[in-house]
Parts: sequence; C-alpha cells; structure tokens
Amino acid sequence: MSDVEVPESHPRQESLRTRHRIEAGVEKGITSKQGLIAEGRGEAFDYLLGERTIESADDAERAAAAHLLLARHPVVSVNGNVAALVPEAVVELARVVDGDVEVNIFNRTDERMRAIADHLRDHGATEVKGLDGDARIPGLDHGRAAVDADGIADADVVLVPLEDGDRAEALSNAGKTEIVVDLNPLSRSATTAAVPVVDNIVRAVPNIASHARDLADAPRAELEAIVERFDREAALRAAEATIRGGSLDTRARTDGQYTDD
Ligand code: PTJ
Repeated sequence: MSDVEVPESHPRQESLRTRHRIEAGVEKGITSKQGLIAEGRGEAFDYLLGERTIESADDAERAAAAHLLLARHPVVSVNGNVAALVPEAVVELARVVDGDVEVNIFNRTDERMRAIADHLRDHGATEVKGLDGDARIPGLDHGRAAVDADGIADADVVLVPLEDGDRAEALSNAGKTEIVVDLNPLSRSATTAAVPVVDNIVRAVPNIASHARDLADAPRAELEAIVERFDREAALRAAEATIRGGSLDTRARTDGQYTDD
C-alpha cells in the first residue's frame, strides 16, 4: 500500500497512513466510497480521544478477548474498511481465539466480497467465510442479511467492527454476544453491543489479540470474572466524557504542536 509516501517525520504520520490505506482499499475494490466518509467521521472522534487507547477502551478490549476465548464459536466479521486497515491483525486475532473470519458488508456485491476474501488470504487467512451467504440475519433486507450458515449464523460471539446500527441491532436480537469497535460512543452499534470498544480499529484489533494471547491459558473462571466485571455503561460514559473534553490531555495539539493537513 502507499505507506511509503508518508514521511516518518510527519507529526500526523499514523493518521495519514490510515487514510492512505483506506484510499488504496477503494482503488483495489475492497472499500466502498462510503468507507471514505466513515473513516473521516471516525478520525474526528479519534482526534478528540487523543488518538490513543483510553483506559476504558483497554478494559473493553480485555473483556472482548475474554468473551472470544470463552465462546463456542467466535467469528470476526470483516467489512471493506476493516479489510483495508487491519487485514493481518484480523487474521491473527481469529487464529489466537480459534475463530472464523467472515466477510460481511453493507453493500454486498459478489465482486467486492471476492476482492475482500482474496485480500484476507493474501494476508494469511486460510479460510474466509461469507461468500456462500446461505443463511440470513432476521429483520434485515436482503443484501445486508446474508451470512454463512456455518459462520455468523452459527456463532455465539461476533466481533463486528465499524458496523452500521441496524445490523448491529439485528445481530444482537438474533441472540449473539456482540463486540463492536466504533469510535463514536453514541452510535447505535456501540450502545447496542455487549462490549462496546471505543477505539480506532487500527489499535483495537491488535490490542484485543494481545490480550487474548495473554489470557490464552487462563482458567475459565478467570475469563468469566473479566467478562462479569466489565461495565459497558461505564465504558461508554468514560469515552463520551473524554471526547467532550473532561479528561482530554492532548491540548498541545491545538497549540500548534500538531497540524492538520
Ligand atoms: O464495507 P461496507 O459496505 O460494509 O461498509 C462499511 C461502512 C463503514 C462504510 C458502513 O458500515 C458504514 O456506512 O458505516 P457508518 O454507518 O458510517 O458507521 C461507521 C462507524 O465507524 C462510525 O460511527 C465511525 O465513527 C466509526 N469509525 C470510522 N472509522 C473508524 C471507526 N471506528 C473505529 N475505527 C475506525 N478507523
């Protein structure tokens, strides 16, 4: 991808790299044009969060790892933005928790489904679900409802990064334990999730995988205690308070240390 075009010295290097990845995703036919808009929206929230994993998000990421390790059948759902931004991390996370990777996109076309699956295979996935689309999530219109019978339809725990609100709600109504990664703590997806992770996907997925590696040999009782202790309402409140400025400690950026481009 076009990472090389961003000079190491640029103060907004990470953010620019992320943009380049999304742009490259659109050019490769992986990411939708709407994905560009979604990324812009996410960036604004991330800027206000200080472009870091806040403590409550790290707690949520640990709880997410515990849920995925406890699951009978965990599935990591991948859309066009996720595939462009964190393909290796998604494959690695699924490997660590012994789960499946399934492509599930908002605007489903066979061409984009195949492009995303190929991209994930290029980044180490051995099996990618989603292409069959032989089951449905009840309560959604056709394209968005399609899932694999032996994938998301059978899953008990699903990680759905950057999900649209309707589908997040439908998955939750279908009885799945839902882990959502979304930088907007007020979004319907975040407020519906059992575990809302208010963090950038580029930090969240590697950190969930890291917690999962850490907890891989932990007894079930310890994992259950982590799940039990996690307070979703408190995590959402903490993220909102940070965004609204309560504990924002990155004011240096508005003093010119960081510049927008
Ligand atoms: O590939 P598709 O067809 O499935 O489409 C994917 C998008 C993301 C375009 C689609 O699901 C969509 O339109 O989503 P929304 O409704 O725009 O919601 C995206 C949410 O993700 C917003 O709340 C953003 O703040 C958030 N977001 C954007 N970028 C990131 C993010 N959250 C975490 N990390 C990001 N990098």
